[in-house]
Amino acid sequence: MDIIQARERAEELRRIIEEHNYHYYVLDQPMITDQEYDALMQELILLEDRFPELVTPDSPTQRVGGKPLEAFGTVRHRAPLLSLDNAFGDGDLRDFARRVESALGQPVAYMVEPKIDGLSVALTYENGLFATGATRGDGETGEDVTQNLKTVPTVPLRLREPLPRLEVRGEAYMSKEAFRRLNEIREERGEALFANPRNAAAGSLRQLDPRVTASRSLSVLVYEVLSVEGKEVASHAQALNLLVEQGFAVEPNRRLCRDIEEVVAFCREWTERRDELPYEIDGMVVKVNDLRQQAELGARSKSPRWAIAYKFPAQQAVTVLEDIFVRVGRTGVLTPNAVLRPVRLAGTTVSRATLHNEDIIREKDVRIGDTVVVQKAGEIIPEVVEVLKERRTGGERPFKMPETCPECGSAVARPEGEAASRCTGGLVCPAQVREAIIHFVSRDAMNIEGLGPAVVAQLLDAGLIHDAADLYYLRYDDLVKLERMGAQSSRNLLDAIEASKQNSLAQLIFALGIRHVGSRAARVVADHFHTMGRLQEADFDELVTVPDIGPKIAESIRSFFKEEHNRQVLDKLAAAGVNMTAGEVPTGAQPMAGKRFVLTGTLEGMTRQEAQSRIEALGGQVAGSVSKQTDYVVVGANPGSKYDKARALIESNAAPGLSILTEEELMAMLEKY
Ligand code: 3B8
Repeated sequence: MDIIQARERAEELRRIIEEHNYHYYVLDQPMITDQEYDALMQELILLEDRFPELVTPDSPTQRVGGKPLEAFGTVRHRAPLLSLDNAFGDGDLRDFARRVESALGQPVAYMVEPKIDGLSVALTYENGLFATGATRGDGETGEDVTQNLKTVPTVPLRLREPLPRLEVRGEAYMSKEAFRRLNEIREERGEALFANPRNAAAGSLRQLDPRVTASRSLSVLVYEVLSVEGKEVASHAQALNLLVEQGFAVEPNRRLCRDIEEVVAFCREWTERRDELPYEIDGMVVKVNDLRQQAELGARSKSPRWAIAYKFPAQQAVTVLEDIFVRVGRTGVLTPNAVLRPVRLAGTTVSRATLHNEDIIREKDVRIGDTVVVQKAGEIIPEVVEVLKERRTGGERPFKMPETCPECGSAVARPEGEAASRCTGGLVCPAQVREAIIHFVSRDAMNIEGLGPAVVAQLLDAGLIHDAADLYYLRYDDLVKLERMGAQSSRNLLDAIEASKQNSLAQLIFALGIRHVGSRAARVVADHFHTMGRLQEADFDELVTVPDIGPKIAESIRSFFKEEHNRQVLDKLAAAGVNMTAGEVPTGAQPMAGKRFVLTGTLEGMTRQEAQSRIEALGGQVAGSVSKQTDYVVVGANPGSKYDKARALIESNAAPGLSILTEEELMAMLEKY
């Protein structure tokens, strides 16, 4: 391409891009997908890089990004924070290497690392102390979010060594799990949901009140040393090691590649593995490893020549939204869901997507019959990201939230200022009853294995249960009659229900599904009150004195216990023998939850008491005698009659789940966790 052709193409691209900007930002009616837009922008950037004389001040490549909020102070970055150019396939990666290696005239080694999908921050340390933290802003000037970043646990406030000065760059993000929890809480409170972890991280970092940031489980992974005094670094690999040594969190899945083919293979590998990580990544970053070579390559106006972002293939697809139905949740919240014409998306076929709530539908102007872009991010349920309005035919129908609950016919209410619409039916709404029981038995709650949503629905339909407490009164004869419930699964289910009686008080409180009381609040009140009875008696003033329990949670706990029906359920649970007290409440992971141990004989390496506490700390239980419900009998020296009973049970096939462990085997098991 010569300069005349290049000028023509650049002018054409600018026109097209500005036109799309207008449709996107002004009309709010995009005509192309984000990927198509990126591709156009990319072409223009490369063209301007090759022919710098073509750059015009009004080129869309010169546009500044997000302006800092006035409410925050601003920080001028010492050197501009550049952004990365994108590569959309192996070909782009090889082109990048060709440019790099022909400019340097020699082979080059590359560091490749996952590209965290968060927002860039710059951290400055003076004499080893955290001094300022800023968002990227427009690259020149960012917002001063020092106070907020100080609340992020992975940001060291002090380096391991008192280096005179260190400036680093990293990515602030929210893990998938923290994002899911945050939205769960927001949904319960009727607050607007965040669309993805990235938005949630941005919203949490740019809070005027650092206490809000502190409550949001943000993390920072750092990936660049912008400048350092007091240490020498010659390569990016050394820079990352320095960061680790000084106490920063650095993404561990990096690899130093000797040539671009290794880079391509590594990028392909992570295209498959991206969902394995607890945070979202949207690609891989490829960097020339040698810092002298980086310096020699230099930068364009907005991006370095020595690095490129390999973007994973889109997890977006276009399809038709055929219908919208409404699901009723445990707290009565009505969630609109899209029925999609089935479409392949990131390796699976997708036919449902969430639409979150009425406001989001209105905001995006989603109508039944629309052609929409759906997106899947990690394990999160697919969502409708945008409507392709230019594909409308006129037959599309707007959606209206029903005025009565589709499950029970009760009125639907939407309190002023809340995003969520709720069924007011409460206990008469079968959906709410069903969802409450599904929550009660779920993993973080009473953890009753073998009791999935389908079985819960079957039990309700058969009239065998009406609330969660009824589960503890089920009999074998009730269960075997159910469809797809054989003798063995009935027995297993009864065992699991029985074992759950020994769960911690915190698990039980969480399982009750009291509004605003998540697993953390449940643990806090269990630790404070020690018994269900005392929690039930606690008045508002006493509740709000508990650390982390605000007026909203206190009020909610009060009104839960005021309800006659809830008190009856609790009485039934207590009468069935469900644990209502907190001894030593284990806090760590509970990989042995529900496992019943019996100890017999003399242990060599530890006392009985030690063995018992270690088992209990991992969620297991230690019983005094062997029964069919026992999972493990641990046999020390000179075992007693418990050993004989265990052997008899095993030999007669009466306890298929029972195994005998030596002390060594128990140790190995405990150590594994
Ligand atoms: C130079 C290097 C921008 C980036 C960079 O995980 C530059 O390195 C950049 F101008 O944005 N999101 C990373 C990530 C982002 C960048 C980077 N490295 N690992 C990321």
